Order: sequence, then C-alpha cells, then structure tokens
Amino acid sequence: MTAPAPDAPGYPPEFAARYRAAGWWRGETFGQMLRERAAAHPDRVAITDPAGDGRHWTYGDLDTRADRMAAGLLAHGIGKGDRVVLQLPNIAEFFEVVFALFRIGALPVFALPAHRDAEIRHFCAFTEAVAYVVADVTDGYDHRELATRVRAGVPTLKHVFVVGDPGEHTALSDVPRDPVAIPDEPEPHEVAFLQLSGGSTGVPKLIPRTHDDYLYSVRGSNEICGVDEHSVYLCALPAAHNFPLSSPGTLGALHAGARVVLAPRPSPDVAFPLIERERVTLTGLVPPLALVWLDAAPTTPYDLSSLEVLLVGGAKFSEQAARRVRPVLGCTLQQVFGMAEGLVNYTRLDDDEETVVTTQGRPLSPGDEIRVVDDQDHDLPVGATGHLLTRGPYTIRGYWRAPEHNARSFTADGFYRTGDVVRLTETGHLVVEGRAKDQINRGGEKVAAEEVENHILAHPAVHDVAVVSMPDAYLGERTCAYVVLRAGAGPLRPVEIKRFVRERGLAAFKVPDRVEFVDEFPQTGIGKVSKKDLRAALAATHSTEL
Ligand code: J2J
Repeated sequence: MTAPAPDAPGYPPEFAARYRAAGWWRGETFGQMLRERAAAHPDRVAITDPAGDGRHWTYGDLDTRADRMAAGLLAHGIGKGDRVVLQLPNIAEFFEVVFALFRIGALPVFALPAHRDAEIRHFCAFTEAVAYVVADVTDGYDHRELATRVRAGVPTLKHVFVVGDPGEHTALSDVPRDPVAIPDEPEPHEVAFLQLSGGSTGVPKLIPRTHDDYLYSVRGSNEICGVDEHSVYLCALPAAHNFPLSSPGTLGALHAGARVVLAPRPSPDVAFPLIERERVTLTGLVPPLALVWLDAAPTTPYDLSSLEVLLVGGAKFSEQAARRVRPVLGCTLQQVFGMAEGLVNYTRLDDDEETVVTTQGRPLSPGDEIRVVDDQDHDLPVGATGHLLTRGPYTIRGYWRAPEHNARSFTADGFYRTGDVVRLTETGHLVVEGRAKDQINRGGEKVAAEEVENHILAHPAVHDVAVVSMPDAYLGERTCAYVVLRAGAGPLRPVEIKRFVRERGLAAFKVPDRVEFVDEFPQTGIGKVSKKDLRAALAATHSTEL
C-alpha cells in the first residue's frame, strides 16, 4: 500500500539541509519573531491604522493582542493545522489574527477583499476550513451575508468572526481571552499559511509556505530594499496579497522593527496625505496605480519627500513609465517580479538607471536556481527568450492537495514552471517578455481564463467560450470573452453574459471587460481554439481605441 500524498509536498532533506547550512533557513517562526521584537522594543509603534480615529499599536500591543487572540481561538476549538479563511481589508486586526494563527499553528488562507461567493465557497470547502474571518461591510458590500451563504454549504465551517457589527455571527472583539500556554507550537519547517496562486486553471490553487522559507524571503527582501528600524512601509495594496505581505511588505517591516502604515485605499487622495503625515519611506504598487500616482504627484499639495523607494511589480511596468519615477516622485524605483509560489526578483538600489528601467530585476537569493528553457525543457543560451523554471530556498515544491496539477507544474527534479516567458541579460537580470500560461494579468490582478470560461459555459445559451487578453493602455491587459452561442439560442447582449458571471458570485475583476459573439473560433492545427489568433484579432481591431 502506498502512503497517501502529503497535503504539502516538502523540500527534499538534502535541499533543506543545504538551505539551513547556508543560513537561509534559521529555524524561526513568525510567532517567535514578533515575540522577540516586542521584547526588544515594546513601545515602538508597529502598526498605524488611520481608520476611524486612527490607531497606533506598539510591538508590545500587537504581541499581547496576538497572544490573547490565540487563546480565544484555542478556546473556540481552533488548533494546529486547522485552516481559517481570512478576508479582511487593510485594518490592524488583520495582523492580530494572522499572528494569533501563526502562534497556534492554524493556517490562514489569504482571500482577497474582492472575492465573492464562488471563490470563498471554494476556499472554505476545499481547505475544510473551520473558521472564516471578515469585516462587517467593506466598500458597501456586506460580508456577513456572504458568510451566512457560505456557511450553509460548508459543513466544516463552524465559526464566522466579524470585525465590527457581527450580525448573526461572532464579534472578533469577543474572542480574545487571557493568554494560555500553546499546547503544540508550530515548527519552523511546517506550513505557516496558504497563499493563493494567480492560477491558470478552473479554480485557484493554494500555495503552502513554511515559516522557514517565508521568513527568509522577507529577510532577504529587507536587505535588498534597505528596510531597517527607521523605515515606514505604506501598505497600499490589499494586505493579504503576497507582494505587500512579503516583498518586503508588512512582514518585512515588522521583521525589521519598522512601522507599517495601512492605507484603506491606494488612490493618491488617500495615500498622499498618509505619506506626508506618517513620513512614509517606502511602498509597493502595481503598474496601473504607479501611473495614477505619477500623474497626480506633480500637482499634489502633499509633501512626498519622505518617500525613498517605490517598488513596482505584479505586472510589467513599461520602460517609459519607469523612467518617470525618479524625476516625478523623487525616489528610487525598484522593479519587482515576484510570485506567491516563491521566487522574487528585484532591481537593486545600486543598479544603474538603464537596468532599473529596462529589467524586472534579479533573484533575491544566491540559492535561487533559474533556468530558461524551450518547449522541450532544453536550456537556452543567455539572452534567448524562453520559459522560466525555478527552484530555491523559498519556492514551493508543490501546491496544497493537488498531486495531478503538481505533476504538470513542476519538473521531476522540483523546478516550478512559472508560466512566464523571460530573457536573461548578461548581468543576470530578467526581462519578462510574455506568458505561456492561460492567464490574463489585469494590472496585477490575475484572471485564470479557464475559471471564467467554466462559469460562462454554465449559461444555457452558450455553446463554447474562449477568454483572452486584450491590450489596454491603463491596465496593460483586460479580458475579452469570445462566445459561441448554441444553435437556435436567441440573440444575447454582452451585458447579459457579464451579469450572469457576476451573479454566479465571481470577484468583479474576473467579469469579462468585453464580450464578443462569434460563429466559430479560429483553430490551431490540432483542433484546439487558437487563443493566439483571437488575441491578435483583438490587438488589430481595438488597439486604435486605446
Ligand atoms: C511582469 N510580470 C510580473 C513583473 C509579477 C512581488 C511582486 C509581485 C508578486 C505577484 C509577488 C511581474 N513584470 N514585475 O507575489 O511577492 C506576474 C508573473 C508572475 C505572476 C505572479 C511578489 N511581477 N508578474 O504578482 O502570485 O506572471 O505575485 O508569475 O500574484 O505575476 O503573480 P502573483
């Protein structure tokens, strides 16, 4: 009898030994990290949350709150290995809950605020989550109602904790208890949380990250981005996303003993006053937001002079826009090409300007192994464009509970197939040239074509569908759904398809931006839909509209 596949494929022992010997994995957990920082400088502010009347939590406050929340969660029967789906906006409670879960060894599943019924139901059901944590109402949307619907269909889901007015659920503020000894503390090599993959398949895959590997990526990022105890990091993107969480992000800032400032929204009207008031020194943005900031900065009355570093990543930042960062914002640009699965590349603070504006950086770690290969997995010479494969001390060896998918997404010797098409320069920097995965990168928000296609296919009048990217001046790409209707199905308007998708409970950013009805798709030689031809048709017909 063969043993059941583990939930999370681990690092082979010889690699783990090498990563420890190199000092990359230090045998520390996130819970211990916060404990040490709180002991070293209890009165230093860790988190500034401008919501409401504004709150400043010191390292001592955060540590105590995490302990009390951990005790309360244990009292609710939540313990090591349990999954807890977390869907919170950028508020201080996010960190209170995350560190409490880290301490008891329960695994946060990092949902995004934009997710709706379809995604949340999947995360809760697939992970057999025991709890779901939400804020009452965000941006006019009532998450308590969503929680009620999800709970009705997911038998494992015993608790819904709500920040604010709990309605029929439990108020998060009622959970904390007097601290207790943690019965079974997590080990550094164990999985700390499940991050979401951008994905190219029917449902998003879950990414198991360990304390050891993630702490290394955070520490390494701090070194590269110059984060120290004097830094002030503005969290402008959704806190749960891998980029603002770890590159170097809020966890980097907390690791360095620095301060995190939470922006409820990333727009200049919210972020610029916060930069001035809190003397923010660095932040991370996706390219469309960076463009908005670049346009708003010249006329802003706010003083942005404290800003030293702007990280831009998540999607390709155009060279033209990259060149404007220093003159307009007066700070250093760092391009970051990262992925929740692991590998993160940064341009360095001392790279020359040409490298900073024309490349997406080089790997964080000397332990990152990079291969650029052709369609048959043969290595290509430096300078040639091909598929990026990677393996290293903070890149996963497999998705959570996905053995078949893992066999496709990883090589036999453990390299992750990123789905990105890149070119290496002589200096070891990477230039992202395109993508082989069936995904649309909508300004940093990833849309898996197959996921949206499956929802559209559920429409009774739809015979077939292909979702592809179309070029967009602001977002880089938007989504277009080509739809073939069933014979005899009445004429349909694009808005009806969009509404149908929205009503199935998909995040708004996945609703197709455009719907085109066609009689048939262009075919490849082997009878598959040619998405390449569909994309080319869109580029030809719509590029003049941009
Ligand atoms: C082109 N494509 C990029 C870039 C990511 C830091 C920064 C970003 C992410 C992230 C992250 C890109 N130029 N600069 O996790 O820690 C595309 C690639 C990549 C995918 C990963 C981090 N930066 N991309 O974006 O898991 O296609 O992580 O494989 O959301 O985004 O997406 P995600």
